[in-house]
Amino acid sequence: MMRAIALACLLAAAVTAFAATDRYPADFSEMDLNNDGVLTWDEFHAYYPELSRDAFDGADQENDGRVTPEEWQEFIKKPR
Ligand SMILES: [Ca+2]
Ligand SMILES: [Ca+2]
Repeated sequence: MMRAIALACLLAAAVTAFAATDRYPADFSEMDLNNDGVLTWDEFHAYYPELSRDAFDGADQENDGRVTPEEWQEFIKKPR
């Protein structure tokens, strides 16, 4: 019984570790290079050169080419 509980805890920790927050650890203000309060593709790409435009578009919910802090928070909260 104790073993099952320990396993459940381990599993919960593993799931948390895979949350998008860990994939995108940067603070919004850190990525917002020109400090205008929104994130452009250039800024996103400069910070995460390995990520595709699709990732940026996924965060930009209304597709205006800019990611607001609110959009970013929603994006990193989503489990991937
Ligand atoms: Ca900016
Ligand atoms: Ca947007």
